Amino acid sequence: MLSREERDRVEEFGFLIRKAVFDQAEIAEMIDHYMAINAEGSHPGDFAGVPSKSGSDQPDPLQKYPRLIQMHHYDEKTRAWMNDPRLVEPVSDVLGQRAVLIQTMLYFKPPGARGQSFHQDNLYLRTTPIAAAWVALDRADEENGSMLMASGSHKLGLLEREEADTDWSFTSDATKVPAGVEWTPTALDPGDVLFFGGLVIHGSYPNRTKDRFRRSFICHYEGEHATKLSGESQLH
Ligand SMILES: O=C(O)CCC(=O)C(=O)O
Repeated sequence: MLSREERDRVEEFGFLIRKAVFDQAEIAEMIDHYMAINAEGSHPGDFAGVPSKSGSDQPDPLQKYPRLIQMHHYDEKTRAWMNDPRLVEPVSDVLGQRAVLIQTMLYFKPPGARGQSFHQDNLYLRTTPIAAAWVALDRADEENGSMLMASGSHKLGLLEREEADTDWSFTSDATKVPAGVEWTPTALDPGDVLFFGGLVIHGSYPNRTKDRFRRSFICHYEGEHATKLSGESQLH
């Protein structure tokens, strides 16, 4: 359950950080588990990103560490983690109704990897309400491309789409960000969780470090009484 103060924060800013939700042993297990899945080879939906617009002669680190998606379709441990009450209960409070999982993802974001353009999750997932639980597996800060949140942007409604700058984003779609938006950088430690609603504009810059991954386990949920938006849902 969210406290009164946490609910107020979600209402005002559209997101919330909870510290040390998972302990270090749990996080070490998640890291080992997903690194082993990566080492096994490819899985349905693995995504290494679109080509960059100016074309780079450097190998893209995401080729070796593509984003995993819908791991719960083939992985029992993911099913346990996505149903963990420490994620599902706060997300249900953010949604205002019981959370039903629609998407799991694992970002490895190795050193040198591109980030992800600024977007609202409802650009892709065409159902409302939705919310995410973003679990930090490594320290995530400005240097390795932590999440940037546009505070209060959930109040702007669903915004227009535009092309992303694929020189720094591994995805090609973006939300057209209105002038005057206020960006809040996040800095998370392993085990912290960032909760946010589907209309909050967010994204992350590239990992500029030489030696630090920025891994995150992410679950997206819809409300049990969610309604469809126009357009086809895409995993993203
Ligand atoms: O982790 C990132 O850099 C982006 C994640 C994201 O866009 C999301 O969880 O919806």
